[in-house]
Amino acid sequence: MIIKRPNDIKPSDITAESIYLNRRQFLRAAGFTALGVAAAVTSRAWGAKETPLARFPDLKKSPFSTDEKTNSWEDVTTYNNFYEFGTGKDEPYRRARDFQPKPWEVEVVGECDKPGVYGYEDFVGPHTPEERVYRLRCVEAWSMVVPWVGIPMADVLKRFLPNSRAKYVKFTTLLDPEQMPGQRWAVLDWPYVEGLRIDEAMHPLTIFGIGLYGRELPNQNGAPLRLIVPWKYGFKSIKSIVRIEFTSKQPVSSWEKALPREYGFFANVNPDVDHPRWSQASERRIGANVFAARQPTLMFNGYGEQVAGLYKNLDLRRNY
Ligand SMILES: Nc1nc2c(c(=O)[nH]1)N[C@H]1C(S)=C(S)[C@@H](COP(=O)(O)O)O[C@H]1N2
Ligand SMILES: [Mo]
Repeated sequence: MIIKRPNDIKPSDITAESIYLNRRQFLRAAGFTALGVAAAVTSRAWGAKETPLARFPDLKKSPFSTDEKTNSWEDVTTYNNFYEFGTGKDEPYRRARDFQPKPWEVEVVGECDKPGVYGYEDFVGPHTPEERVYRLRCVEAWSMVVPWVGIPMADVLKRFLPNSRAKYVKFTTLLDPEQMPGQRWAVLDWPYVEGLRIDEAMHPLTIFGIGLYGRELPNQNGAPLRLIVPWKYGFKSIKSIVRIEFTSKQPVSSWEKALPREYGFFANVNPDVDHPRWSQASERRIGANVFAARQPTLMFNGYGEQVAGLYKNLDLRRNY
């Protein structure tokens, strides 16, 4: 993908805000029209007529964070997979601009003692957002490092008092072809569905993502609420969640349903188990110099120390 940018700015070197300001100044100085601005904006936040995404005050960086160099705001918000807005990497940021993530409700159902419909504020409000800088490894063999804002999923799910039959958690994305033009095509069986085993959902690395770079989530990244489970391929990290079900049965996720030989329920990052059509042994870090070598993919995306114990009785080749 080609990104229009002033030649003198290296996005990998600077923060979100300075990109924004530099671009605005550049565009103004260059006398760009509204049309020119529209072509260059990177998200709902930075649109000429729109207000910036709210900032989270007093964020603390979680010790679970990696100190690897983060990808730029531009990388994280213009190179996306969100098929509800199209299958091209640049379609989510171009086509999700008018999506309305507020007001938002999340329906909690199934094997728990406190089911109900929770408004976004009730859902997220009791928790303290923290910054979690995580690696994100897509099954397509590219990766990024993203400074997410999130809340530990375990803390949220415990409030709904899951019972002993709650062995899995199933998550569902909004179904709204009016707002999500990609849903007018049967690329996947909409709405997008994902699932975790309850111990995976309750693991301290698993979070609900509610922002990135210290701000609310841009639409293209799954506003207002998504899953982030950093040791699994990116497709597990379902966006724009409206429904959570505690269940005794292993859910069938959307990609598993579409191509069961290629995408399994577990989808743990694993350099030793190739995708049927390509190797998973290495990955391309988005934003890296074009001459940079691919880097080796790490078992469980480098989170093995924390999560390998979850799978000690599981054949990871059969359960891909
Ligand atoms: N609802 C929904 N969630 C989704 C997807 C999608 O198409 N629809 N794509 C997944 C894939 S394949 C990846 S790699 C990540 C990408 O997240 P990002 O765009 O924030 O980097 O979102 C995941 N969550
Ligand atoms: Mo992905």
